[in-house]
Formats: sequence, structure tokens, C-alpha cells
Amino acid sequence: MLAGRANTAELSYDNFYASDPKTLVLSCLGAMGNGKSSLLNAICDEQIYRTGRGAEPITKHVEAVLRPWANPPISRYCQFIDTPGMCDSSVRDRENMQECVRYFKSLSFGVSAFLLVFNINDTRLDAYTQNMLYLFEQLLGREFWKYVILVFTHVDENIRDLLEDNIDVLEDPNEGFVSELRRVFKLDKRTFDPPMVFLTTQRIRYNAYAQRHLQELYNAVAQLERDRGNKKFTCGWFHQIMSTPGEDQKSSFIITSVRSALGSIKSAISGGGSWCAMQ
Ligand SMILES: Nc1nc2c(ncn2[C@@H]2O[C@H](COP(=O)(O)OP(=O)(O)OP(=O)(O)O)[C@@H](O)[C@H]2O)c(=O)[nH]1
Ligand SMILES: [Mg+2]
Repeated sequence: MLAGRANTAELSYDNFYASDPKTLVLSCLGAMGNGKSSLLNAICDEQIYRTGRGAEPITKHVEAVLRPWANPPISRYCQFIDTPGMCDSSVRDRENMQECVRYFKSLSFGVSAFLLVFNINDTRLDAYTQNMLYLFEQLLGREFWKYVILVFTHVDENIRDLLEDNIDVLEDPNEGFVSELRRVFKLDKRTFDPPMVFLTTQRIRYNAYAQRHLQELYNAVAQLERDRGNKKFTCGWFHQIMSTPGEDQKSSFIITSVRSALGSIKSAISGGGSWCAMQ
């Protein structure tokens, strides 16, 4: 039985399920080519999202799909939300704004975890990622950091040994990756103490190594759920989106909020911080 839903009269099929407290809602975020779509395909055991490498991002649109967590098989339904680059300098372009609208509408039912995806071979906190995180913090509030899981892809079995030193450096409690994020975004341990998962998205089926690490990711999601009292992430801004009547009005509200957030981030940063030059 599905319980605790929002007003079902207005919900599409996917949103109907997304609003079920038992459905996991997972959103992949991260720079181009880091393996976001591959990760979701690996979890679903299906080539839902196009993947690949090129000068342009392969994922062009926000795509939310509802599937069971298939690798390793876990009897939970998930709404997976894959993202293209939405927060770059051209965010004012009409098309990018429409992606922001689709994205935040699909998140507004609540989010179980934000999977912040990096390629282990290039873990710089690049400009795109920093700007995106500034925007998220501005719109969603600092509480959203409590729902972040750091995922490092390209930790393939055949090179795992070579990557161990790298992983140790990233996990270092004082100078590792989490400390760097805390420094950049002025976060403390109480607000930001994310799990870090190292995995491969390749050749998942029948591969014990790959399955073990996807299980670790599921465990991290489930632990986060427990730690947050089984409450998905939500915020005042999501409530405002939900309570705005009509799709067009919701869209206008999101666009106005995103524009104003971008404006205030840039002016705050020009007054002392550092808005990164876009990639
Ligand atoms: N070896 C290896 N290759 C990977 C892994 N994850 C992703 N890739 C490859 O990296 C490339 C980029 O992967 P995508 O999943 O398309 O990356 P993305 O982040 O969705 O990229 P955009 O949609 O362009 O932003 C593809 O060629 C994948 O096959 C991994 O764990 N190991
Ligand atoms: Mg993609």
C-alpha cells in the first residue's frame, strides 16, 4: 500500500511513486563525463541513459525514471534523476532554464540522496561543480549537504590496487576530499560528513567486485535514510513549489528563484569570495 502522499490528483505516474515515502529518490550531480548516467544504468541493470564521451555533454535533458534497484537486486523502487549541466554560465538560456524547471519540479517531492559523482582519475573540485553547489545551497539551504553522498567512479577492478594510495588521500580525515569541500563551502562536520563510495560502473552483471561496491552505495543510501529518520530531504523552497498552483505558475516561480539565486551568489562572491570561471 502506498502511504503519505502529496495531493495525488495532480501527480503524474512517476511523481505518484516519487511521493511514496518508501520510494528512493536519487539524483546524480557532477561534471560532464564523470559517469553519472553510467552509474544509474549500472544500478538499474538497463541502458536507460545514453553514455559516452565527447566535447559536449552526452546527457542533454533531465531524465527521471522509476525502476527497481537491480544491482545487486534490492526490492526497492527508485526514482533516478539524471542531469545535464544546468548551472553553467548559459543557465539564463531558455533551454537550460527549462531543464532547471523540470529538475526542481521532480525533486520537490523530496530527495533521498544527492549522488555527487566524480571520476577518481580527476577529482578536482572544478568550476562547474563549485558553482552548481553554490546554487544548490542558495536555493535549498545548507541542510541539503546532509543528503550528499560522494561517489567516485572509474575504480575498476583491474586498477584497484593502483588506486589505493589515491583513495587513502581522498579519505584522509584531515586533508582529504571532504575537508576540502568543508573548507570551500565553510561547512562543519555536523552539517557535512558524507559517505564516500568508490566503485566501477562497468561490466556489472555477474561481477562480484562491481556488485559489492554497488551494494556499498545502497548501504550508504539506506544508512543516510535511517540517520535522517526516514525523512527525505525537503525545504521551504520545495514546499513553495508544491503549493504553487498550476504547472506554468510553478515554472515561473522556479525560474524567478533560480535567477535571483544566481544574482545573489555572484554579488556575494564579487564582494569577497570567488565565483569560479566557467569551464
Ligand atoms: N572504465 C570505466 N569507465 C567508466 C566508468 N563510469 C563511466 N565510464 C565511462 O565514462 C564515460 C562517461 O560516462 P557517462 O556515464 O556518459 O558520464 P556522464 O557524467 O553521464 O556524462 P554527461 O552526460 O556527458 O555529463 C563513458 O564512456 C563511460 O563508459 C567506470 O566506472 N569505469
Ligand atoms: Mg550523462
